[in-house]
Amino acid sequence: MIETKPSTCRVCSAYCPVEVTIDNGRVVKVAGDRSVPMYGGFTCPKGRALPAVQHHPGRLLHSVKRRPDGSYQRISTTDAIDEIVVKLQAVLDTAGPRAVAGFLGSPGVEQVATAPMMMSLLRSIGSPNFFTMATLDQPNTKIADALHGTFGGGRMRPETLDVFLIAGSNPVISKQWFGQNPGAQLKSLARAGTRLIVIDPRRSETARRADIHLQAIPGEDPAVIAGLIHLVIAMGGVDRAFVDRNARGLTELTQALAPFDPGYVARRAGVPEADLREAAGLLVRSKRGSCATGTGTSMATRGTLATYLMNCLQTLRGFWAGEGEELLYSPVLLPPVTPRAQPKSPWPARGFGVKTRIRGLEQSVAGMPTAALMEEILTPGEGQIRALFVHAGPMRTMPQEALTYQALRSLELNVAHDIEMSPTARVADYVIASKVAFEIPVLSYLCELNSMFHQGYGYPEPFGAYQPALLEPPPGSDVIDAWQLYYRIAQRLGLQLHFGSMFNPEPAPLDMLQEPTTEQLYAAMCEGSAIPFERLRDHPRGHVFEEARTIVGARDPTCSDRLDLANPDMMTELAEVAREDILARRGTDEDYPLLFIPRRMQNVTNGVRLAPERLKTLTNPAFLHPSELTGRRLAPGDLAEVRSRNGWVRVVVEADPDLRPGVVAISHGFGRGPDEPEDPRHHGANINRLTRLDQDFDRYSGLPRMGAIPVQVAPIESHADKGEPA
Ligand SMILES: Nc1nc2c(c(=O)[nH]1)N[C@H]1C(S)=C(S)[C@@H](COP(=O)(O)OP(=O)(O)OC[C@H]3O[C@@H](n4cnc5c(=O)[nH]c(N)nc54)[C@H](O)[C@@H]3O)O[C@H]1N2
Ligand SMILES: Nc1nc2c(c(=O)[nH]1)N[C@H]1C(S)=C(S)[C@@H](COP(=O)(O)OP(=O)(O)OC[C@H]3O[C@@H](n4cnc5c(=O)[nH]c(N)nc54)[C@H](O)[C@@H]3O)O[C@H]1N2
Ligand code: SF4
Ligand SMILES: [Mo]
Repeated sequence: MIETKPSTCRVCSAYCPVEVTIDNGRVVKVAGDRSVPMYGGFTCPKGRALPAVQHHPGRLLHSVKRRPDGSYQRISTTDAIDEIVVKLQAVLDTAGPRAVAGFLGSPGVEQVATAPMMMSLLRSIGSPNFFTMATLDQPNTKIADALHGTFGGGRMRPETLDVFLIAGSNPVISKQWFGQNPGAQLKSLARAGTRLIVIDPRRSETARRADIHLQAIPGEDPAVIAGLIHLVIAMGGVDRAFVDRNARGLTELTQALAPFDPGYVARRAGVPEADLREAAGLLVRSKRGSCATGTGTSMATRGTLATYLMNCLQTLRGFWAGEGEELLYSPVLLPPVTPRAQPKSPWPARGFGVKTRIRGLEQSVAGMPTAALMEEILTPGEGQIRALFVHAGPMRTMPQEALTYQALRSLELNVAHDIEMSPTARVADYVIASKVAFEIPVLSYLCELNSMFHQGYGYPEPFGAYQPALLEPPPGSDVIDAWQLYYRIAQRLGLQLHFGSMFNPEPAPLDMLQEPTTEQLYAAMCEGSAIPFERLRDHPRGHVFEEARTIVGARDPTCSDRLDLANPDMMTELAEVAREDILARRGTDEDYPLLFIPRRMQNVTNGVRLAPERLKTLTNPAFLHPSELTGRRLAPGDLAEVRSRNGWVRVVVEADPDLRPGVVAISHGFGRGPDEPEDPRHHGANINRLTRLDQDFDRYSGLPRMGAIPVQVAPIESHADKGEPA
């Protein structure tokens, strides 16, 4: 029997509504659902390839356990959990709760009940060690908000903007900003007169649509943004009325920006001075705007400073939503809010939470510093982590692969759940086979929640969707919803879990005798939501809930809060930027003449590797400007070695005329484990062999230098035309 049902693709946070055609229990087609106006039927190739992912022959259908010789044997999921519990209890008995940790990576977007259940288990054990990828992503956005303060009205709605300024982000591909069909959104904004300014060393898919593209040298975002603010102030572009009423520190900021005159910034960042002036002029002429950063900026060091300066720029121009405007991200499945057009003063970015033993790193507003996790595992003594639960890909995605490998191998208990035997699964003691794609019910909750971590996510319209699972796991398989692992561990340990809305400090106890359904958990997560969970059932294709639209209210006359334009730490760092020896900081020299930067590719989400043949994503090429290839006797498709001062990888090179010369762009999330033979053409390469956890790390989040890294690129003569494993 062939039937078509509505669901949602969750391969990335865009959560595109889809129609799934199922023929006798097999997904045969996934297409965009045109009935949801926000998306206009948009999907990307990853969504359309979901049938191949759902039924991939390489999928892990049974849990496995590591043998002493390193091979894996099948084990029933129930037996695996029994054994895990015994080992976990032993760690708890000998080393206490702090020896247990959980790590959650980005596939949490597919399994939205997993994070809260993992947190619930850790809480009931008494461990504070909940780590996520968020602190190795863009923790700078949360931290910059804490240092600057936020404005209650939030960002102005995109359809009302005169200008959108974005640094280090490529929404057309990443769907971070304009997540619902970004190409179409950018087109309609351009038609309506919104001007786009992009700061990116690559003429990216987004930069191509820009009115002004500042193709700056990687790592120079703080200087470029400081230069723009300098010009805005000099042009008389400060919104005096807004700043006098809502901010402090303009004088100190103006002084700190003095060195960043346009001539200096243009020379330093390698951009034409005229373009800087034009961009600043456009910002000054615009009444409504939004200024944002992405991963390019975050990873190139000083991401916190860059994003803090972007916040300052917004405030100086008064680019915040005022009284009577509609809130950009009105809650639907989150609790309702009553925003006011008034500032909220800064709050502590750190200093209130758990301290790690590593390099002074501690919990911040962005969460526990995941950059400290591997060293916390490897450093003996009180507080050493001995048991780890892993959801997703640290082996491919954590900086400094070798240290990650060493740490994960050294654990007394390492439990991963996975959908395939990924490099991370291959270092685990137990791998619990998980459900995938349409076997898991959908809840749009995550998109809303993400907007609290990064303003580039969230629904601009009050949209909500719940869809049940569409199919059972394959007959004979033994897979679970990832959250069930944590629930069942708690059950066997005799622990009482509490589970509910993350805004509820005292969530209700869970029934520990009768296992809940995923749907019941979703309902609990939505407790107190603006639109009751039950109402989503009336709308199988999702729905824009008009009644949830939230309007920004009037300022409270007693409000005396102020946004801070001159946070002392940020002003000190800005002075350092002005003073530093630029080349020494950048680190390029004759041996390492190029700067390696991150980028994302359309057909792959981070390290998710099922169905790469179908998506033609076997490898992550190193992109270079054609002139850089010819200068090195390299042709597109050749194999080459990329070497940083920290390590090396073998890659396939490709030409990218849109890239600034002097730059190498490679996506993360590829390659095999250190013990497996690797063919760059078929597995790609793990670029986290080029990074180091302790290099130029952010003092708040611990995020190290993951971009703007000096490298050399050279041919691998003997392999150049063979395509054989290196
Ligand atoms: N197709 C696809 N979509 C994804 C993902 C994916 O892997 N694939 N990953 C998801 C995830 S986890 C995230 S966090 C988001 C990230 O979303 P984005 O931050 O938009 O990520 P990218 O698309 O990599 O865009 C980063 C841009 O920064 C530029 N860049 C690199 N270095 C610098 C620099 O020093 N300065 C400046 N100004 N620019 C620089 C790069 O050239 C690139 O165009 O995307 C999400 N969406
Ligand atoms: N050098 C460098 N490193 C980076 C980045 C960078 O730009 N440069 N970006 C960073 C960022 S922003 C992020 S968010 C991270 C992303 O990295 P992570 O958050 O670690 O997530 P992924 O690598 O996407 O996880 C994919 C892996 O999880 C496994 N997996 C386990 N369970 C599931 C499941 O239920 N579903 C699916 N689909 N897969 C599952 C898959 O088999 C695959 O191996 O990488 C970070 N690392
Ligand atoms: S953009 Fe692609 S991968 Fe992301 S949700 Fe939409 S269809 Fe899925
Ligand atoms: Mo990310």
